[in-house]
Amino acid sequence: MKKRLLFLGPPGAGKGTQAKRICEKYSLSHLSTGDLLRAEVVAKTDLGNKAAVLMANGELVTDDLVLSIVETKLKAISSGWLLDGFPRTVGQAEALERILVEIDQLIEAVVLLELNDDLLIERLLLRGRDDDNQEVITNRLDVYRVKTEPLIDYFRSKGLIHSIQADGSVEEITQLIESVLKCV
Ligand code: B4P
Repeated sequence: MKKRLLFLGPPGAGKGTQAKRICEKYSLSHLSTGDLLRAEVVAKTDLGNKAAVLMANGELVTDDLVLSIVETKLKAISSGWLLDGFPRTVGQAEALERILVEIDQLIEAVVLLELNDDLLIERLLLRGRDDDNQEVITNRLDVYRVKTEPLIDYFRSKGLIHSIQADGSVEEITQLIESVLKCV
């Protein structure tokens, strides 16, 4: 079983849902930049206040802010980990690679969760978080296509991408992910 993992995919594809299940089952450290940023927003830190505006509009938080909270966490985590929703830009991916080389812990597999826009929108509207309304979701999908989708080729060129069609039940998707991670 691969134990240094990254989950990639559009907003609402189920990265967070699946990451929690896989991390619990296989005792991996779960690093979700969405959760870390929301915690900063709730705590009303300087970083959280800057992030709040961007998140509420469906924009990505800037690379420097994201990296400032991620770098320390990454350097503190041990053998098995799952990065959920990070990196989201090529700049973040390059910074991540530098950090991982430094700590000698390279990524073993990138799981790409794919889902069509109609289902993504349906799931996000049902989830109903503050940033889950029609206008903001549309912007998040546009931002994903422009800024995050290029990462698919970036990781594919490194032979790390494993695509999963994420339109089954939560349990079915977990099983698909497990079969990919055990076979690669
Ligand atoms: P995230 O917190 O990463 O969340 P997400 O991409 O919107 O959703 P995810 O794919 O995790 O879907 P989930 O499991 O919840 O990002 C939020 C914001 O934070 C971003 O827009 C950005 O502003 C900021 N941010 C985060 N990381 C950043 C970074 N690195 N750089 C810059 N900015 C960053 O699933 C969605 C819903 O579907 C849930 O309700 C779930 O219950 C449901 N669901 C899941 N699987 C299902 C299934 N199989 N069937 C039916 N429903 C399912």
